[in-house]
Amino acid sequence: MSGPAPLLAERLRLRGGRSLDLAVPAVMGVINATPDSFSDGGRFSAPDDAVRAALAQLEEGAAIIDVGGESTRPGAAPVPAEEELRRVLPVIEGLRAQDPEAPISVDTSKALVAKAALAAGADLVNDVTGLRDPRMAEVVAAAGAGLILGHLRGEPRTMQRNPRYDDVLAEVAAELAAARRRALAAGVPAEAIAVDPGIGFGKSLEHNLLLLGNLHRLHPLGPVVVGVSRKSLFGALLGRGLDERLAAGIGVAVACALEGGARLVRTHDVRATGDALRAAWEVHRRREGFGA
Ligand code: PMM
Repeated sequence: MSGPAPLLAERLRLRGGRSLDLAVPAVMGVINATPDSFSDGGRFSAPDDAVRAALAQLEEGAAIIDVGGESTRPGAAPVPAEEELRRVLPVIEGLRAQDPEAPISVDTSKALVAKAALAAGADLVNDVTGLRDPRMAEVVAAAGAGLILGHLRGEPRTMQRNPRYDDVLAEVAAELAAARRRALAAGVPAEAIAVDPGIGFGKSLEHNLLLLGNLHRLHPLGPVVVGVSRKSLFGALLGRGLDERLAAGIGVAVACALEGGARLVRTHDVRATGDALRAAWEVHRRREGFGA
């Protein structure tokens, strides 16, 4: 790419005129209210437990809590909207009742679920499918909510079976750009849109690593979000099991924030990831010429 580097977006607009401050890379805490999620499935199937865990993550420094009711792990079966709502709504309502200010995200690809979750108090929709549901963008626009557009190739059930790209960096950027144009056309303001390369969503180990090493390719599209926490790329790369991926997840999150300009890191391990990001940022921002 030629010309000056685009200015890194440092805020993300949420519902009700509020916004997330992303001047320092921030942490999105994960609450999966699912019996079968990839890494923390079953822990939070009781809504009270999930609300308690979310409040603890806010205490630990999470800037926003991402509540999900449909597992997107490779091979996962789709969940009907009614079941997804039964899982996420009590958590969003409970968290909103306990903390009127807490920024809340709903991790869903269904417009129906997004609409109910926004009405229950969510501020942002995290759509890992990048607007597959044709009504998603209008739901987000009508609520004045924030939107994370994720990239996914294929369907969760089959996406990891031999994913292929001619040029993964160009194709992911182009598909996210197309989703962003659809969001803008539906009335979602540019300031409310963030993008995520969708690590593990229809990508080989090499695709994932290339995307993580070239996040600058997504900067023109808005603040960049990444989720690598406990993911199977670390199993493939290091041979580590699910419980042994914390250090790798933190290391890559820090690299993505400092070298790749990622502004929001989605993680199950809020305190450890947030500490690492904040400490590394204090070193980074003292670099000669920083911000020039
Ligand atoms: N990964 C998962 C779920 N939601 N959302 C965003 N924006 N980015 C991600 O990488 C992402 C996501 C799957 O991981 P989990 O089942 O461990 O939560």
